[in-house]
Amino acid sequence: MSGNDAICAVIPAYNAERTVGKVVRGALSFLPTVIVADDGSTDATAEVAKEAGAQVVRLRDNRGKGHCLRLLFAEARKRGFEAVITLDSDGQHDPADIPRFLDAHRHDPGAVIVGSRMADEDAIPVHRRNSMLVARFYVCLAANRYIDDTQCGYRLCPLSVVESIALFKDRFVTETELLLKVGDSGIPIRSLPIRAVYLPDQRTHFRSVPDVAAISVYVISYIMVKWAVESCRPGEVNTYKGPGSGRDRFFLSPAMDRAFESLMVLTCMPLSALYCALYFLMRSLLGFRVFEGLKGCGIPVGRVFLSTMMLPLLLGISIIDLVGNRVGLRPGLTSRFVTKWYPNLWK
Ligand SMILES: Nc1nc2c(ncn2[C@@H]2O[C@H](COP(=O)(O)OP(=O)(O)OP(=O)(O)O)[C@@H](O)[C@H]2O)c(=O)[nH]1
Ligand SMILES: [Mg+2]
Repeated sequence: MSGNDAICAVIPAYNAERTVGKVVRGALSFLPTVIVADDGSTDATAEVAKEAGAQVVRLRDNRGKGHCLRLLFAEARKRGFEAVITLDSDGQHDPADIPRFLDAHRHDPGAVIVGSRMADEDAIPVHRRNSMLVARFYVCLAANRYIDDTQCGYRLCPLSVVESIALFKDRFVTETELLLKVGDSGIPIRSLPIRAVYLPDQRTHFRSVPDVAAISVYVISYIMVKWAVESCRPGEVNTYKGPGSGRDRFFLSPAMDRAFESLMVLTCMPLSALYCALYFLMRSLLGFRVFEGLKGCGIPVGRVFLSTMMLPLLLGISIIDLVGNRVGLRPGLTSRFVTKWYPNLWK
């Protein structure tokens, strides 16, 4: 296979009978193959996708988006494809953008291309936007580079890149895990502006509290490990060295991983203070180039650690906003706090 024939579209889907047919037909106008993973849907998702022309892999039980993405990557590889374009099944990703992904891939075949809804920032509900901005701050830190929209699932991924990392996390965390590890391996990541589609009757499987929390704790635990490695290895920027390295070392089982994440969340404040002290001590007094990954990020290194120490305050402010919104006041404190403490890095 060569050119566009070596690329297929993959769609993880769960109870998406209303929308998946249109997405499949749209993708098939630009790519010869579309594979849908029907994740134990209780509606006619599989039948609708098949009817529209997709090849369908069916799961008996619902296992979540991340599990299906891993399955789809493996399925595409088994069928001889070299890269995949991942799209959501709910119609939020316009297949008409596929040619632009293919174009970007032709210019940079080794890079992961990530869609970005940020040019259309106002179309994104404010609570989602704030969590996207905080996620961006930390994912960019872990990936050592600017990524416009770290939470967008519309991506082109070369399968050789996917295979160079290990994906352990599930549900909505997997896509973040992929970006962290790809970026922290030194593999290029490019952003491609796309339209943000939020339909008035949009259904969501994304749970604002547990899913945002799961992504946040994983990212925090990743960055704590990364900074530990950077503090011991002067001059090192990319700390992920393939499956089993860095943060992967703490994935002994899902339960152990959760315990490790809890420990990291509880200790991220004192750890950040320690890293901050180490940075000034090692750099200023001893002349070691530690925390090189933070070099040129656009804000002073001490402030990066300070932002992490501010995380409990961010949580408190978000709760005040949530309660305020419920009683009809619109304090809007979170947006201001996020803009001040979690700015764009490397932009
Ligand atoms: N296989 C599988 N895919 C899922 C599951 N939940 C969501 N997805 C896929 O992930 C996409 C994104 O999930 P959404 O629930 O729309 O979440 P989101 O797009 O991040 O958030 P919204 O902006 O609120 O729609 C869906 O369109 C599906 O394609 C699931 O349980 N299993
Ligand atoms: Mg959606």
